[in-house]
Amino acid sequence: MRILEAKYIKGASSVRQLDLRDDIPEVSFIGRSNVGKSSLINALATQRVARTSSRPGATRIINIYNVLYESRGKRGTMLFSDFPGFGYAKVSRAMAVSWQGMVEGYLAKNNRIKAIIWLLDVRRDFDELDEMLLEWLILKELPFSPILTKVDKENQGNISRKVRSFEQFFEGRKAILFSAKTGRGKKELLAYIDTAIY
Ligand SMILES: Nc1nc2c(ncn2[C@@H]2O[C@H](COP(=O)(O)OP(=O)(O)O)[C@@H](O)[C@H]2O)c(=O)[nH]1
Ligand SMILES: [Mg+2]
Repeated sequence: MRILEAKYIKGASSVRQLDLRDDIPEVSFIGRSNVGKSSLINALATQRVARTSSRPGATRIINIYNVLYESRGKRGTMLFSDFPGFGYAKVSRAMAVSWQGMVEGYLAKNNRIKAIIWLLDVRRDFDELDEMLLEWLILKELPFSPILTKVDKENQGNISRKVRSFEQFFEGRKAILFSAKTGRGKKELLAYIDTAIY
């Protein structure tokens, strides 16, 4: 799969606001603020379409991109949705709850979603919030794939240790190692998306 073009469509806070066709496959990107979601989308798109920020939790809406791709000799369209930091925002408790409701509502009520790319910083440990998200994704039977990001910031020994410690949580799913800086894992991730939306 090759991405030919990606264009920002709009920001939404609920799936109903979107008013998009149901037969376009959609891939969602979730994870903590600052984990590298926007950078990963830009790396896949090989152009800068998603705004990256150094202000964690700055985005409170789901940003939707229209993506033109080529695969198996054919062109097609899919959507990317770039999520606000999942329940990890430095905001009040009430706001965090409504935020989580928005994200969960969007994912659970959206028939287009073919893959949920869950980004985790390779330098962090799996914590209680990650466990909550994991349980919810499994409960809702959502198709997610874990990605360990920013692998350029860690040595191979530590990366391997992290992969082993995360394995137990992901029920046989293999985490893709990714770096928006070096491009590591890009091919593998595109191949995963290609299969997921096919
Ligand atoms: N070294 C390195 N930095 C990254 C990588 N991905 C993202 N970053 C940096 O991490 C910060 C947050 O990235 P961003 O894509 O805005 O994260 P988001 O909040 O999840 O969308 C930015 O300063 C990025 O330049 C990566 O793979 N390697
Ligand atoms: Mg972002």
